Amino acid sequence: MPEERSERSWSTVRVAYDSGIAWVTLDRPDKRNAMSPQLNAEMIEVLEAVEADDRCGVVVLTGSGESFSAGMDLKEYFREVDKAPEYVQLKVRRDCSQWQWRMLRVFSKPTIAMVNGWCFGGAFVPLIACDLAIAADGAQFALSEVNWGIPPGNLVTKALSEVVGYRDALRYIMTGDTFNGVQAAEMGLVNSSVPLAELRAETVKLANNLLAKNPVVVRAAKLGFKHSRDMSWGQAEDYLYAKLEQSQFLDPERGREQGLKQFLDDKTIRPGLQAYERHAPTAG
Ligand code: ACO
Ligand code: V55
Repeated sequence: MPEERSERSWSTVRVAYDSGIAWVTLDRPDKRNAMSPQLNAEMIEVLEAVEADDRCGVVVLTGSGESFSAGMDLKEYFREVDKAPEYVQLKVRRDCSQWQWRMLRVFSKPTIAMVNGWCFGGAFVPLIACDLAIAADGAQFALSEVNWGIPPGNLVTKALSEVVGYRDALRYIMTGDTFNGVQAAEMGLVNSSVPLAELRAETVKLANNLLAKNPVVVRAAKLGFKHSRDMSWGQAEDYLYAKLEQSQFLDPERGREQGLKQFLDDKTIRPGLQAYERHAPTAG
């Protein structure tokens, strides 16, 4: 059972640490985990807390009950904020972006979205901002904005265009039709889908794979991928070499030297087929 010793607690999100995984659960099941201004503000604190906590090596983002998230809260995020002063409206939008993509897309630890059920509209932003995603076969997704009278806002369509192709993106943006976890995997919106009964075990398996890796190298690899998407080839070449050398400079366990030695000298590994055996950092 997850160890529930997190000092802080929040009313719209649950956090539990278990064997290196921080389980972050959007927790408004009565509202299908719709994202309210309060949830957005709390998620900023939650991401700061798990980032700083050494019990967390990987974050799993999921939802309580039968929903991942029903998107933005139409009552609390739209209707009620319409009547608020401008500075409140600006803060509400800033908090939303802050956790959904500014923090999550370049989070310092690996992130996995575990899509257990409904995933609508605004929920696509944190879904795609996570590094990896696994869905239940039967989870239902939709860009439902058009169904209630708005085009997708914030970075919903921008995020979608990073993971799925032009035709699928426009088809679902323009129709608001639902699709399931199997289709989401075929489209590349999630890495894979599995029956709901296997979702948690499959997610833990993926998390454990990541937890076994050198965290400094994994961080450099994911950030290199994300940032270089917006660069020219020339800029990306220089930046990615800088990232590579930064990783060697920062890596306390000197993974590169261990890997080279184990392959070239000891002949104990074949890196094409397996990772180097990690040893504790050596002094100096
Ligand atoms: N915003 C506000 N409240 C919501 C939302 C939402 N996005 N989604 C669900 N709720 C609330 C309902 O109003 C209802 O509240 P109540 O019990 O106080 O009346 C409660 O959650 C349960 O909702 P039901 O519709 O009864 O639940 P059901 O399981 O039948 O259906 C479903 C679930 C399909 C998710 C449905 O609630 C729904 O269509 N929600 C809206 C999905 C959506 O289009 N979201 C907006 C995307 S666009 C954007 O994010 C900008
Ligand atoms: C939407 C989503 C938003 C937002 C405004 O797609 C509209 C609808 C994810 O945040 O701020």
